[in-house]
Parts: sequence; C-alpha cells; structure tokens
Amino acid sequence: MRSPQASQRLVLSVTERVTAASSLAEALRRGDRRALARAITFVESSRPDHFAEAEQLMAAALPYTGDGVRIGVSGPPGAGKSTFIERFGLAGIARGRRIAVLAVDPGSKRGGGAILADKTRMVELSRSPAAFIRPSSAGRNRGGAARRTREAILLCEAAGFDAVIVESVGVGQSETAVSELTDMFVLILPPAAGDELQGIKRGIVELADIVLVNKADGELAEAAARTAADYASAMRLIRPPNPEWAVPVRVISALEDRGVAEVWDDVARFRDALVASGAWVERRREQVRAALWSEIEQGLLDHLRTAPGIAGRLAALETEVVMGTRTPAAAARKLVTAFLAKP
Ligand SMILES: Nc1nc2c(ncn2[C@@H]2O[C@H](COP(=O)(O)OP(=O)(O)OP(=O)(O)O)[C@@H](O)[C@H]2O)c(=O)[nH]1
Ligand SMILES: [Mg+2]
Repeated sequence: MRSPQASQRLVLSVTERVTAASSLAEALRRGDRRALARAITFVESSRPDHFAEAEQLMAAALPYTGDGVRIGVSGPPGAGKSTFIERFGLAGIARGRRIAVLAVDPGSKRGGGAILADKTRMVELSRSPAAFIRPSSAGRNRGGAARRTREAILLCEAAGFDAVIVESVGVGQSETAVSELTDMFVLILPPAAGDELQGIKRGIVELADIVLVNKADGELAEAAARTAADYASAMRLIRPPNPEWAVPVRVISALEDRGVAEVWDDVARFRDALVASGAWVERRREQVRAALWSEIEQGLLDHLRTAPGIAGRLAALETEVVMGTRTPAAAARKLVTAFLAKP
C-alpha cells in the first residue's frame, strides 16, 4: 500500500502537471514561439507520462483553432518546395500574416529529424518574428505521424499563426497524407520532358488544387513553360477535386522570386470559392471524421496487440495462415473472438 505521503505526492504531481500544461497553453495563446515548440514536443512524445499533458494542451488549444488556412506543399525531391515556401512565407508576412511551416516525412521509416532540419533551414524566413518553422520526424507509424502533424497544425493556429504550411518531403503516400490534413494542396514540379512527366503519379496530380512548375528561369525557362502547357492539357482530362475551382497551372521561379507572391491571391480566391459552396467546411469535417476513425482503429489495435495471451495466439494463427492450413478470415475471426472473450 502507498504511504499517505506518497499518495499526497501523487496528487500534488498531478496538480502540478495540470498547472504546467495550462500555463504552457497560456504562453502558447500569447503567440510565444518557444511555448509552441515545447507544446509540439509534448504531442510528438511517445512517452506515456506525456499523454495526459498533451491531451490537456490540445483541449485548451482547440477553441482557438480553425480560422487559419492550411496549405500542403508537395512535389518530387528537389523540385524547390523549401525554396518556394521561404519566398511564399516572406510574401505572406509582408501581407500581414503569421506563417508556420511544418515539414513532415510520413513516408520515411528513419527518424529524419536531423536530416529534415538540415533541409528546411529557410534561413531568411526563420529570422522573421512572424514565422515559426518546425521540422518533424516521421516516427514509427504512418498513423502516428499524421496525428502529430494534425495536432501540431492546431497548436500553431492556437498560437496565432493564421497560415500553416505543411511541406511533405518525398514522394508516394506522403502527398495523400498531407492533402488529408490541409485545406489546399499545392503541387510543385520541376521542368521535365514529356516522358518524365508520366512518372508523376496521376493520383497525386488529381489531388492538386494548384500546380506550380518551378525553376522557370535561365536555361530551364523554356522547359518549364512546356511542362506547364503539358500539365494544363493533362488537367483538362482529370475531374477537378472541386467543381467550383479550376486548377491553375503556372510557371514560377522560387529562386528569382517570380510568380510566388501571387499564389496568395490563389489562396484567397480558392478559399472564397470553397467557403461559398460549403466545400471548405465539408472538407474539414470529412478530415476530422476520418481522423476519428483512424484513432479508433489505432486504439483498438494497440489494445489487441498488448492484450495478455493474445501475442502467443497471434503467432500461432499467423503460422497456420502462412502454412495454408487456415484462411486469413477464419484466423482473424478466431483471434478477435478470443480477444473479446477476455474478462
Ligand atoms: N534554377 C532554379 N533552381 C531552384 C529553384 N528553386 C529551387 N531551386 C534549387 O533546387 C534545389 C532544391 O531546392 P529545395 O528548395 O531544397 O527543393 P525541395 O523540393 O524542398 O527538396 P527536398 O526537400 O529535398 O525534396 C536547390 O539547389 C535550389 O537552389 C528555382 O526557381 N530555379
Ligand atoms: Mg525541402
């Protein structure tokens, strides 16, 4: 049994933690960037003793979220995403916005924090007091990465950042994950020859709300214009994600800062069009609904995997399935039944 002092100590420490979380939430609301960084560290933490604080922080932040615009920026490695975001972010600040940049790598299995930090230096943007830049490592599972980014976006909004830009590094699943977390999906492409163009997956182009062909400068200018024309005609064959919005395809040079600030006008027009039709709100509702279900699935699976006696049964059933002596469906049913039968 616990001694009275120990119980008292426990009570105190819980109170202390609640206080710590609420004073962190207050600092966050004042727009304190260090508090924001600490808050994101809490929600990214996989330490069980941080879960309660993280949840309290999110609860305190939630009422102050939702007014900003969430912009996803994706594209093949080296397309110029970071260079674009730096210029775009500075242009946004010049227009009176506060800009948060989150760089995520949901596809990578490596803990990419250090690599990302290196890639996302954005020196000039990071010097501005109206900017917050956060590289974020992928963590072990895709669901987890998406949750952390979703919560980091909300924390940025609660801290008064009215535009949150999410850069996804790499190609593949990450684009889909990012488009599920943001209001608007910006696809950045390098100039490319016609056959290279095939390499960009159709599914990714279909997600784009705006396509920017970057590096339209110097020797690459002509190739960029050609690429943009090719995409513009390809886009006409694709059903746009939003009927009220014709996806613009444009050439820019992030390096020479041409065509970049204008993207803020696209953001405003896009938002107006989708708010007017109701699609803006619907997209966000759909996103949180999907997130709820993914959390439920994740939670149930965690329960299942750690339930006493289940791991052994699972291994045995897996062997039977692999040996072909039991069907996957029958094995799954047996496992779930055993799990639910637990007292
Ligand atoms: N010529 C030219 N080069 C550019 C332009 N934008 C970026 N670059 C160069 O392209 C390279 C990659 O730029 P990044 O901004 O790091 O590209 P990224 O898409 O963020 O790259 P990853 O994050 O590694 O996928 C750098 O050498 C940039 O200087 C541009 O508009 N014109
Ligand atoms: Mg980058």
